[in-house]
Amino acid sequence: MGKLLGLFLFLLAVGTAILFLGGWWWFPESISEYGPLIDAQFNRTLVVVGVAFCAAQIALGYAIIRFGRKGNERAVYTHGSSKLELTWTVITAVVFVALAILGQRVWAQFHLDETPPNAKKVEVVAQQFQWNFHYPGPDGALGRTDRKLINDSALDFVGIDRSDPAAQDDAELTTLAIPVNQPVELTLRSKDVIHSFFVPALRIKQDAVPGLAVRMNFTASRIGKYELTCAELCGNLHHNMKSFMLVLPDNEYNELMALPSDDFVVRMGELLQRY
Ligand SMILES: [Cu+2]
Repeated sequence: MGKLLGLFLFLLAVGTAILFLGGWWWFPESISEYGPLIDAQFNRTLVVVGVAFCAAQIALGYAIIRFGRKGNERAVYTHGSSKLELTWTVITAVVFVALAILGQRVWAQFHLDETPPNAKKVEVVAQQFQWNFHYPGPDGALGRTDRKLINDSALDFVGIDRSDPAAQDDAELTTLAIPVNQPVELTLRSKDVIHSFFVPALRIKQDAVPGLAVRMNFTASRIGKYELTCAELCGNLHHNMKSFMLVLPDNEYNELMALPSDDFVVRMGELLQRY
């Protein structure tokens, strides 16, 4: 029995390593400037924990076979070895601190870099259980919003104040549309609980926290329709909180943004079908 269990642990370690190295189920293509850096950090971490996992399972299997009930040797009782304890604690600490330092650069770039002044701005308002996107319209300026003006029956989930001149041409919708190869700035808010804006293709996952306006910027480099979802368990219909991000060629994006808000909604529906 002990030998069988030991053998199973060997096979588990080797099988897991093969599945990861084969890369048959892997990430979607990456389309943002953070993608390659995040993926590199992920791979580094995976190698470190992969080596630790395989070493631990193989050592465990070895111990079971050698010291099991029918094994040739008896285990010896020991109080442990301070020298060994110290050695692997220091090695673990060094490896983890080094990983954290390597990941620091992309973290800082994403969170601390200034948004380029020409970035296209969109406000993102998360709620149970949908994403709302508030677009500035042809004037490029986001109008004032007021939570008292939120009117679900009129499909205004954001509360756009139409008396503000900048808000006259604003539009809101549950789909995100952005231009390709141009910087975009999103401001994330939440109306109720913590949600998390997650577009796997961008390698961006950012919490939307009630009471905070979280800014983030990125540039999408490939035209297409990408999944956008909530990555924070936010209630009983959390699984329904998904949408799409459309990355459009310049001409289509500019045409869309120039439309009055009713036509904007219709055109977005057409684009969603087409992509
Ligand atoms: Cu959510």
